[in-house]
Amino acid sequence: MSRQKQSRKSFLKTVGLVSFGSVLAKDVVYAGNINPELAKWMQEGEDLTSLGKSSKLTILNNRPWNVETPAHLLDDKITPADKLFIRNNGIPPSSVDPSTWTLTIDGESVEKSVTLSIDELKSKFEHHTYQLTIECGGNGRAEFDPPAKGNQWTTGAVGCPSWTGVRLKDVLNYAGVKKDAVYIGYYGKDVHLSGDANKVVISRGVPISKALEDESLIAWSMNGQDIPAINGHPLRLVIGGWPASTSGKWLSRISIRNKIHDGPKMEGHSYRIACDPVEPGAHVEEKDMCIIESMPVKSLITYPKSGAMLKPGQKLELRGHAWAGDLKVSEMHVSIDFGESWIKCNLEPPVNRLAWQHWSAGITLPKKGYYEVWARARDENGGQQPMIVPGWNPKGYLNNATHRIAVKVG
Ligand SMILES: Nc1nc2c(c(=O)[nH]1)N[C@H]1C(S)=C(S)[C@@H](COP(=O)(O)O)O[C@H]1N2
Ligand SMILES: [Mo]
Repeated sequence: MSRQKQSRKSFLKTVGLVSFGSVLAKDVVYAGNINPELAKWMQEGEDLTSLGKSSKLTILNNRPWNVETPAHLLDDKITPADKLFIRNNGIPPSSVDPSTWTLTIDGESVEKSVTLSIDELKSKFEHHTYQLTIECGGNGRAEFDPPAKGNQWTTGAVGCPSWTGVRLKDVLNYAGVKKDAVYIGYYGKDVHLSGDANKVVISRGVPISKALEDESLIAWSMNGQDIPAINGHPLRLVIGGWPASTSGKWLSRISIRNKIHDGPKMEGHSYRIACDPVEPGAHVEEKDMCIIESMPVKSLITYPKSGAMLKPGQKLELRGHAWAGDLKVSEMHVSIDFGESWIKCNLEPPVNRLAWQHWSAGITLPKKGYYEVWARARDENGGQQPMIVPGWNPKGYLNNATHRIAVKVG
């Protein structure tokens, strides 16, 4: 108990939380409808372990929590709860009671608004389990030059757990989807960083066609357990293959909209790229920004860890995952000579649509010395990962450049 307190304290010190906390506390005095839990949140020290995460994950930010997973810790075929990244825009709800939690379906294009308890969701609709890849639209942002503001994700804002819940389409159809439906927008129960209960943290969505796909889930379970509190317990949307910002956490309401949803972080520069390519550093008008939909083809080397040492003659066993938004990955190659030549890898089919795929290769490095291993995936439409950072854009989204690791023989 006291050791736990001690480690929390020193953690607070290292990340300079104490002073940041006091700044926030001042803001709270002016905020209107303050969530009574906000003050508590500011005073309490949380660490990765108390959030149920591995202490080996990388903290980018802690108020709110933004945490990524080093590539070699994503080696599992099904991402375990303690290795799934965290991307929070606000403060998670502090007291969640699944027995009183409700989900409302409303909006201009709903036949009849309905509110369902989690028990009703579980009893009225068929349950489905899918492994679905979620990747933050800003994964890879750290490599853009000039730098883009926001969390400096490297490669680890991605994961592919197994999710159980009901199909979003079954619930939408139960309420009734009018012919003029265009989009859905989600609302969650997290609290705005200002503490103002009237402010919405983030409310995004997807076109109705994506919402009605079989794999779009309203999930209560991840890997057979409750979804971790920090990842959206007791209910979240899971929209595989699209920016994970569409997978609303702490889900309490879904609006069926007769226009493109216009909640916070749908508009402006958020989760959008320039419709036409722009030069690095360009200013782009809001009207020239387009919403990101399916994510681009990408892959990770999850074994070995970068920096591995091999004995001369020892085979280099490589493995990882590849994914391609709404598409399938059709081929996987690695290079040990900076892209001069490529070696074809074994590639498994996905366990279901929108799940990442596993690849492996066993290669022999020609002689002793230093090597880089580059990994490149190709999707079923022939789209391929670029070897350098592609398409600079104002907010630093969609960097799907090849992942590289270093290996030494000798
Ligand atoms: N209610 C709510 N849902 C949210 C967010 C949030 O801040 N609040 N962040 C979104 C973003 S930007 C991402 S990348 C994913 C991250 O999911 P995870 O934290 O479970 O990895 O959740 C999305 N859903
Ligand atoms: Mo995100």
